[in-house]
Amino acid sequence: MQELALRSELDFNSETYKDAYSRINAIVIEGEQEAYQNYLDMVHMLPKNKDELVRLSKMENRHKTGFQACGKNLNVIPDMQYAKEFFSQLHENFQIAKNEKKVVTCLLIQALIIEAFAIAAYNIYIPVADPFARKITENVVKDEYKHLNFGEVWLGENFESSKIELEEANKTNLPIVWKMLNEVEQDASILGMEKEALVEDFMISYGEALGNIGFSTREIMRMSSHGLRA
Ligand code: Y39
Ligand code: FE
Ligand code: FE
Ligand code: FE
Repeated sequence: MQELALRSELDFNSETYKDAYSRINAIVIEGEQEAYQNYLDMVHMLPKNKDELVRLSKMENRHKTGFQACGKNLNVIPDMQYAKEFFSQLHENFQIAKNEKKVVTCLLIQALIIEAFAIAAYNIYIPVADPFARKITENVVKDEYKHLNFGEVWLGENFESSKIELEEANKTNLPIVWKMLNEVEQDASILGMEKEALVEDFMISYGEALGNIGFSTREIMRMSSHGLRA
C-alpha cells in the first residue's frame, strides 16, 4: 500500500524528477559506453573469445542508444561530465589492469561488479520507470545477465589460477561501488529507487556470481564485507 502511494507520486515531468534524471540517465549512458569499450579492450587479452566479446560490446552500444532515447523522451539533457566523474575510479582501475594485462581484474571490474551494479539498478528501476523507459530497460536487463554469465563462465573455468587476483581486485574495487551507491542515493530516491533495494539486489547477483565461479560461502561473506563501511 505504502509503496503504491509513493509510486503514484512520481511526476516524470517535474523539474525535480528531470534534474535527478539528468544525472542518473547520464550515468547509465556513460556506463554503457564504457562497458562497450571495456569488452572491446578485452579482445586483445582473450583472443579466443573475440567473437563473443564483440557481440557483448555491440549489445552495450545498443543499450547506450536506448537510454539516450529515454532521456530525450523526457526532454532531459544528460550531464555527461558528472557521469564521467562518477565512473572515474573504476575506469582508472580498469585501465591500469588492462595496461598490466591483468585480465582477471578486468573481468571482475566489468563482467562482475559493473554488470551486477547494472542488474541491480535496472531491476529496481523497471517498476518505477516511465512506460517508454520501462520497455527499453526490460530488454536491456536480459542482456546484462548474459554479460555477468560470460564473466562467471570464464572465471569459473580458470578459478584456481584466478583466485588470488580476484580476491585482491574485489578488495580494491568493491569499496568503490559502495561509494558510488552512496553518491547516487539521493537522485535514485527521487526516481523511486531506494538504496537498500539496490544494495540487496547487487549483493544477490554479485554473491551468486562468486558462488558460481567457485568461492565458498565463507569466502563470499568475507569478500562481500569489504568496503561495507565506506
Ligand atoms: O554492463 C553494463 O551495461 C553496465 C554499464 C552499465 C552500468 C549501469 C550502471 C548503473 C548505475 C546506475 C545507478 C543508479 C541507481
Ligand atoms: Fe549494458
Ligand atoms: Fe578512457
Ligand atoms: Fe553489460
